[in-house]
Amino acid sequence: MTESWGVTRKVLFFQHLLLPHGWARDVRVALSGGRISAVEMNVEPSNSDERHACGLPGMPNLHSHAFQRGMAGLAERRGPSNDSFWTWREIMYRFVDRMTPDDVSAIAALAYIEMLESGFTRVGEFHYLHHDRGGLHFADIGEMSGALMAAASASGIGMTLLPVLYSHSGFGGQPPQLAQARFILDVDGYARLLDSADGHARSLPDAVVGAAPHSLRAVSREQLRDLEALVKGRPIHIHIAEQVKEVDDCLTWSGQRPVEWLLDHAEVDARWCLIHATHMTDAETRALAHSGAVAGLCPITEANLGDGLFPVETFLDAGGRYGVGSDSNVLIDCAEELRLLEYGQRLTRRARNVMARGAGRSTGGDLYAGALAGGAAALGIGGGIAVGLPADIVSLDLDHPALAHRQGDAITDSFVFGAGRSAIDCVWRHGAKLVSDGRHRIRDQAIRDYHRVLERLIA
Ligand code: NGQ
Ligand code: ZN
Repeated sequence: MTESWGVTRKVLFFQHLLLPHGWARDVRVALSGGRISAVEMNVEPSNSDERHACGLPGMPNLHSHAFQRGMAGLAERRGPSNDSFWTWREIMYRFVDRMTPDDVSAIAALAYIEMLESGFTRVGEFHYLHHDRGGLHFADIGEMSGALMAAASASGIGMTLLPVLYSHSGFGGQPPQLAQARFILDVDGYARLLDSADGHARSLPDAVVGAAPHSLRAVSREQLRDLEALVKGRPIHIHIAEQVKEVDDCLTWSGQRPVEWLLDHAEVDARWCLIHATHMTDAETRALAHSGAVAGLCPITEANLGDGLFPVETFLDAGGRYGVGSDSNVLIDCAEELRLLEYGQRLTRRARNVMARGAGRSTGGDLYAGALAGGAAALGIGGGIAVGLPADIVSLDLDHPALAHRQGDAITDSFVFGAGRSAIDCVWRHGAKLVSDGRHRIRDQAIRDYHRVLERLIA
């Protein structure tokens, strides 16, 4: 025990609990004020403790575009020729065109509920849908940011909002397309957006507001420099090198590849998170690892959009940090993101246990710990079950057949590879039990609201 067991505390008891140093037995965890106030191992439960068989720390979801949840499965029909990321994007632009702040809020609330039910307890919302239809600014430039904060509040998920600076349609400051009008800001407008987002964040217990230049396609070199000066101390996220066309266009513009260019022209350090970073040379991969930045990997979306595979082994060997994100939210499932990250490597390398960091190590265990540490760093808040950190905890049903008689790392491996979200029982976020028996407490109402919105948007 490391701290006092105050009177207002609530205590959870776990027979098996994943702590920062590994699995522990018979652990009491005291929660107060939304945080973990004490952890005690190898002890008997008290009569008043709430007992559970097995718990894990909640996982950060470091990259989401919540509104895209509403179009899951609607871009899977073959078009006239050569379907690609870019044809998917046209469908996405059409879907977003009609959305109001209330629509965004309802869709995001359901997406966040699904995240919580799958074991994600904080979301990095990479948010660029700022304006009303036709690009008309709302009276409060952060109206949409407020709508997302409201969804986080209703669902209870931890929120790291990443307001996006989006100004151009291609490298070298190309003018935006009409379909991008709702995203467009200059740096002055962006500064006002950050102020507004900071204001909205105060309505949540532990929201973080970071910053995000959308991509090297969408901001100029000068804007990137201005943004860096403006957002000192905040987490910075950027999409990068996701598609081969993007690499080729960057080479044509600058003579450098995107990651190479960014590392040369921005002060990329541990505050940065590079989303995707799929297409890198070995030298770029090692340089990214050495920068201390987190690689934000979104395996389900990257598979869905036909992006390619991140060079995991070179990156990990160089000491790189990574986390996972649900990005387009075509499917929301924490265990499946981790599983697919490993399976992509197995399928292409014809090998097994690629992500385990040494002989005898557990692949599920190393994936879980890696994505937890990298994701928490990228979202600007601590992660894991330790005194002082947010009480964000997931319990598993050890009676699930895929978890039968598992202990220690075999629990993590069997959760990631054998059971997935069907084994999740309860989820606590900021100390509140939001999910029981795998179901979020406002799931039914959120689904009714979601149906009403989708009926109109899809009509
Ligand atoms: C996005 N999504 O901002 O939603 C992007 C597509 C773009 C992914 N990159 C748009 N997965 O990159 O231009
Ligand atoms: Zn994205």
